[in-house]
Amino acid sequence: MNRVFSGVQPTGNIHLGNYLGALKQFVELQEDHDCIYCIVDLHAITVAQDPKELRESILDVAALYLAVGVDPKKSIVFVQSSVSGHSELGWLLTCSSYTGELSRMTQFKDKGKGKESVPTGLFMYPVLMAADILLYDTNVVPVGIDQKQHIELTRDLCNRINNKYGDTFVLPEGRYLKEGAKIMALDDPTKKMSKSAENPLSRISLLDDESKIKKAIMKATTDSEGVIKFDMEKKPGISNLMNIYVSFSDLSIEDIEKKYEGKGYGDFKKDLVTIVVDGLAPIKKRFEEIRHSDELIEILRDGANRANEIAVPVLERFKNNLGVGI
Ligand code: AQP
Repeated sequence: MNRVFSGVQPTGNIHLGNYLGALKQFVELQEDHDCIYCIVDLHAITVAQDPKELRESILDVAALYLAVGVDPKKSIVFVQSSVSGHSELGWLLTCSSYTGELSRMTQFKDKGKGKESVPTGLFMYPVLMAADILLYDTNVVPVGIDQKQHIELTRDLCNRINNKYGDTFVLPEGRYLKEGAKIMALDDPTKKMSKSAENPLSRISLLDDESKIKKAIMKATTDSEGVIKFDMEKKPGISNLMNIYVSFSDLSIEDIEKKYEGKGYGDFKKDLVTIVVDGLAPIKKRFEEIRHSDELIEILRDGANRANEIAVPVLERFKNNLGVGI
């Protein structure tokens, strides 16, 4: 079975972009892959965090993994900082990476823009992400398209190390969905939906209530043409909403275009509200059941032990090839 690894940061509320770009794939893949899903708390501290809020967010994301359908009997679910191999491999990979390639990472450039001083952790983040992936001999990494550049860096590091030190790591590949790969902000469809955007109506979080979902969708930016037709270039607003619609229903883009022929954006948006509210209802219910349970902590502890068992020999293999240790 192919090994799958991915993670989500415990920062802010998980939104539709995270769900449709990444989490939905997590659930699909666990049926016929050997999956490892992580809450990447070490990535969260690359920017300032309130310690109490961070701890709560870690458990929120863990509970959301289970609520969307990640099954701990099929997949390993754990918190990144519980497996020390991530930090250790992060350093070992740092020594094979170059400041030039890290400076070219667009996420680092975006997040550091206009700041006088940028945390070193933010600069090193892609190397830690490479460590997360390579630590488990991962074949497939389900992520949103915004992570493509980081996946390419991971592949470069993997090839560089294998060429220099002999076969050490498995070469991973990114996996991106067609419709969910990049969900755009509802208030500005030229930007990706993001946890850190100032306007809360720019995103829908998985735990939002009906009135917030309604407000965000009904206010979503479209165009003045009033025709429901998919064209990401010329009609990014309505096309983004159509992508969300497809992800929550059995209809294709073509089906939606036919269904709403001659109808306006108002009708379409009203239906989308219902589809999204109904789609998120079972997730919210399961989240409430599991979030404060002992079961959640047990799943994470067990997951960390299982992940560690896979990580230790991979790390040893690299250390041995590098010539460090005795
Ligand atoms: N808008 C998006 N569309 C599709 N996929 C997305 N992902 C993020 N935004 C979108 C994917 O979600 C997974 C987890 O992301 P993350 O928690 O590591 O953080 P992120 O990518 O930094 O998420 P945000 O919302 O964009 O946070 P901020 O605002 O802090 O930068 C990844 O697979 C990602 O591709």
